[in-house]
Amino acid sequence: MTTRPILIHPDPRLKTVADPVAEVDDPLRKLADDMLETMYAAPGIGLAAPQVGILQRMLVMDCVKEENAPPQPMVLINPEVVWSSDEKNVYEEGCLSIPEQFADVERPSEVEVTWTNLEGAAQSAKFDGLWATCVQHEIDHLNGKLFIDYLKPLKRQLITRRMQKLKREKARA
Ligand code: K1U
Ligand code: ZN
Repeated sequence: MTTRPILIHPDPRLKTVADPVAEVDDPLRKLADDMLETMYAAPGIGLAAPQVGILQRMLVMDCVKEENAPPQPMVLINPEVVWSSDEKNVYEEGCLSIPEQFADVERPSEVEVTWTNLEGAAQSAKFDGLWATCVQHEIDHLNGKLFIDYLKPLKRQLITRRMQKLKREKARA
């Protein structure tokens, strides 16, 4: 397994709608392994393929928070939200492509999602709590949407300027 560099906002690849995965093959399984390795190393609770520059509809996540609980890595290919609760939940979100910036985002508190797994089989599950927040955040990435797109324009611009500065500093280092 290999860690891959994570793109930092602003980057046009983070604003692009990703393509559906046409075939579940060994290169895709290797990408999923690398994405899990990259997510755990960051550390993060989710990662979408566009964040590592691959414009395909695949995401990984593991929202287990308890220190001694076993990890629960999930790989979702071509995920789709097929049902959302009317009830909403606010969570202070972060993003590995927007480091050290956090803001409250309101989303449906429960969602039902369908996807294909790494064996090519159709799957479906209901998510709640942090899992629901995370899977919606990651599916947004597949649609070229970032959590800052839910914020007021001034706050979004402020964060974008901070990220431009961070990228300039990283390029000089
Ligand atoms: O998609 C990403 O950029 C990953 C992101 C996922 C996410 C976080 C919060 C709400 C919704 C989605 C992250 O993982 S940011 C890092 C983070 O939340 C975290 C890191 C270490 C321990 C616990 C959480
Ligand atoms: Zn993110």
